[in-house]
Amino acid sequence: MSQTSIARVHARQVFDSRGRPTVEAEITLANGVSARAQAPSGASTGKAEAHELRDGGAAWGGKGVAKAVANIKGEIAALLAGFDVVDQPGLDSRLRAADGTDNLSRLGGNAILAVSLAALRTSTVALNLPLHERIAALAGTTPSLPMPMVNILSGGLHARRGMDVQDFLMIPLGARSYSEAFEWVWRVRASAADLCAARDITTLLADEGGLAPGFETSEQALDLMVAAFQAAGLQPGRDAAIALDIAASSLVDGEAYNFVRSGKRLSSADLIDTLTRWTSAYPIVSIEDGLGEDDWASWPALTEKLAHIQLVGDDLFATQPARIERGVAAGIANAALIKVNQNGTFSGALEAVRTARDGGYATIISARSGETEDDFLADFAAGIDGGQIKIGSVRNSERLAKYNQLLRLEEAGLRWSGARGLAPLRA
Ligand code: 2PG
Ligand code: MG
Repeated sequence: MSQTSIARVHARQVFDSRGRPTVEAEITLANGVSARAQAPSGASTGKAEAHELRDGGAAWGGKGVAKAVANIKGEIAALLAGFDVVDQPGLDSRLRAADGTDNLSRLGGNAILAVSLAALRTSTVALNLPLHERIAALAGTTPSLPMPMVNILSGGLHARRGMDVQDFLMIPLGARSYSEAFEWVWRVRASAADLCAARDITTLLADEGGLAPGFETSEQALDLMVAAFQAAGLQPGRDAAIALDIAASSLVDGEAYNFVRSGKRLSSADLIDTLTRWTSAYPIVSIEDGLGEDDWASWPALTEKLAHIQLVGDDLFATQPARIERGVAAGIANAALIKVNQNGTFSGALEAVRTARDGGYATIISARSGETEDDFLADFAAGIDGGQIKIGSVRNSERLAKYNQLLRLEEAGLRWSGARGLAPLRA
């Protein structure tokens, strides 16, 4: 038994930012070193994501994770007993093989991810390395500080469908450092709240800490974004730009995309026209899931129309290397959202990043709408030179834990990505 072999794998049910049960795993090594990690959880989930194992039944509204916890304490603990925690790829493939399903539905993607990330943390402590450096060593990358893509206004499944489009986000394109980017975002978030308050619109928070003004039309929200940039003293399109997450998969209703709030049922072609119109009228530089996860036939037309901006696949690619590869081969989208729990293991998420990069696609490292105080994502985005990070608004500690860790990494001297991480790749 080496010093870094696994002596104990433990787990417990803890609670995420929506108050829902989630999995925390804790690994202890032969030398006594121990660390833990928590699994996040989405609301607008893609069909191709790793499976979240939940208990069903009456307790915790059916969302309990006792089964996933038992799988860790039983089968996974036995599987990993004595395993050298430093071999992260070996550990991740052992977990995947033991599960035996494509979507990790037997042991649970939430169980497997929590263990994978707890192993990574534990190895990092054992090796006495900062987490972002350990990740960079595993990925073969030079760390950098990612450009934030920050939720300002929320709709869709994160705000009880108060607006049709899920996220109206800000990218502080022109910022010269991470801390300047953060300050600009902070100012815009405050301005947006002031503008809402002045119009007597609620400033209560949505799931990711954004505002939920409940506008009937998306144009009203886009207008407010531009007004908030201006009120914050920033020039729209130069200093600050808009990113959208349409989350179109959650709008699918039969053959149409149903924009319930604005009273419109749109065909794929109508939706492409709408997004094209918005992009010419507003400073939009990025659109995520502009079409649904099964609408592969229409994605080429969207990509052709809007090739000059970043087109991101979230539900479309689901952090699955095979789906990203298919996208690259078909020439659709030009960026992949990377969510570790969509994949299920750290090494799998890393492979998704590599696949995107090999295909010339940009990456955006993303949190989930259900997050925890675990700040892993900041070190992940920085360590793999991810280029961009999407972790919600600058409210609530499950979001700020990550933003704050990026401030520490800036202090440690990491270089700033700026806008170079955005697709189509900027000079
Ligand atoms: C998304 C994410 C994060 P969820 O759609 O990109 O904003 O939401 O975690 O609910 O899938
Ligand atoms: Mg999304």
